[in-house]
Amino acid sequence: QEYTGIKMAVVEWSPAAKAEVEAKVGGRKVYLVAATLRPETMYGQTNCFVGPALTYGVYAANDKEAYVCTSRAARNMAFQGAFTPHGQVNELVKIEGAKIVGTKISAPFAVNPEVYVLPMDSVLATKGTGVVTSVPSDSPDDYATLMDLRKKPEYYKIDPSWAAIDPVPVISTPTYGDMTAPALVQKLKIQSAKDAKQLAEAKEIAYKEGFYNGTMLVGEFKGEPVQEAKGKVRENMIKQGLALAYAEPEGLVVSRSG
Ligand code: ZZB
Repeated sequence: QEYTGIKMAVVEWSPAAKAEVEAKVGGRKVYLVAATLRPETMYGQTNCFVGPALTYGVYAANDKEAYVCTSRAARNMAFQGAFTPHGQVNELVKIEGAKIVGTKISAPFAVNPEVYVLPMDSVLATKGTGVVTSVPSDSPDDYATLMDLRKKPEYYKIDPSWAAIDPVPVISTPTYGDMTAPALVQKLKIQSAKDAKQLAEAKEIAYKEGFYNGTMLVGEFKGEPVQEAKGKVRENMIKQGLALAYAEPEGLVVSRSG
């Protein structure tokens, strides 16, 4: 599985993370690295998700940068040219996801350039980097989770302002319009992020519809089919140092439905 690792620079740590991280990173610039299969949707990022119960690390990429991800992802990155020295994993800090929630980060290419880290219970430690950037216009899981968080901010221990950015139209599809994910959530009568079965179905439809029939509504490739824009957005992000290629080793890939 070939992901794009989106580098989301920390702008302001949550108080809990600040106390644990800042003194230990040796002045390095810290990024949350979110694994995505849909770089063309990055214009519509509204927040980022971590698993509140998962353990993350802050890993030195080199003398100047450090990445927040799972230890499993750091081991993979170390052998994919992301870390210097090659193959070496240098964990600067270990931190639980719940403490990262509330951190303000930059969202590369997004219409809203600064967003917050929010909790998502369905983030898997066994896939990607354990950091998921949220595009509620085109990801049914992200939309359902964002709505849950807005309904019960105290329950999820978040400040409502962290979940205040509305979905941004990024891709138009003939069947679902400019907001594919909200349209599917409504059509399949999905009530919350706990409706896992319907959400898996919605995700499958959203992927296919966006890829085969989607047209870009924003950005450098506005008006172009998603199939053409996808690779170009990815390439530009990587060229500008805002993203990195991240592959999941063969045989350890968790399937889309599983
Ligand atoms: C932004 C985005 C925008 C995504 C979209 C999807 C969509 P898959 O297909 O199951 O392999 N993701 C990445 N890592 C994790 C994780 N550890 N736990 C849970 N979800 C994760 O999953 C790849 C997608 O699942 C990734 O692409 C990421 O969300 C999320 F408009 O990034 B995506 C219809 C989907 N649309």
